[in-house]
Amino acid sequence: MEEQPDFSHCGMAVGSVPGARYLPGCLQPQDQRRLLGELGPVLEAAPLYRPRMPRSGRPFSVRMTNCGPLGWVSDRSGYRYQPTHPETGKPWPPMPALLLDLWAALTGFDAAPEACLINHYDAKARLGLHRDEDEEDFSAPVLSLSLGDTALFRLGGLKRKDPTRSLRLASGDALILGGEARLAYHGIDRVLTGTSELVPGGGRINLTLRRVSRAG
Ligand code: MD3
Ligand code: FE
Repeated sequence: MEEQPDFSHCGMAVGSVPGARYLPGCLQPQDQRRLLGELGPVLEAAPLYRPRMPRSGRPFSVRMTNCGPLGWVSDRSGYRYQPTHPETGKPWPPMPALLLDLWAALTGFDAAPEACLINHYDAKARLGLHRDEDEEDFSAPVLSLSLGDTALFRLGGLKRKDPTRSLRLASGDALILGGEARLAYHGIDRVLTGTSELVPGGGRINLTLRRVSRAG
C-alpha cells in the first residue's frame, strides 16, 4: 500500500472530555469537491432515506444512508448495524478509497472503518443530544467530516446533564472523537442554510466513519 501522510497527532482539543480533536479547514475546497464527487455514485446506489425512531416510529428530520460493509439504521424495532439498505435491500456500496485514506491519515487507527453513516441536513433538520453507543468497540475513534452548509454542533460530557459547548462545523472541517470523548453526548442544533455552495440544492452532508466490531 502507498505511504500515507500521518495527521493523527493534529487538531485542537475541544469540550470538557479529553480525546476530542477539532481540525477546522482540514479539507481544502478541492478535496471537498473530490469527496462530494465520490459520494455521487454512493448516493445513487444507496439513496438517502428517512429513518424512524424506535417504538414511536416518528420520522427523523435528517435523511441518512451508509457506505462500507455495515450501515447504521433506525426503525421501530431499534437502532442497529446491518449490511443492507433498509429500503432497497441491497448491500451498502463500498467506502470510497478517499474516505479510507482520510481515516488512516487522520485517526492513525490500524484497522479500517466498517461503517460510514451519511447524514443529510436541510434547513429544518436537527439531531438531538445523544451518544454513539451501538458499536461493540469503543476503543476505535469516530471520524466526522462536514460538507456544505455550516452546522451548530453541541458537544457535552459523559453524562447527559454535563455542560455543553457549541461549535460551528463548516465545510471541510474534521472532528475526531477518541479516548473519553468517544462516548460524549453530542448533537446538531441546526444548520445555517446558504453558508456554502458546495452541495447541489443546498444543505449539509456529514460523514461519520466508525468501527463497529472489535478490531484484530
Ligand atoms: C462526538 N452526527 O451520526 S458529527 C451521528 O453532524 C452524529 O451529522 C452528527 O452525531 C452530524 O451520530 C455529528 C460529530 C460527531 C460524531 C460522532 C461523535 C461527534 C461525536 C461521537 C462521539 C462524540
Ligand atoms: Fe452521533
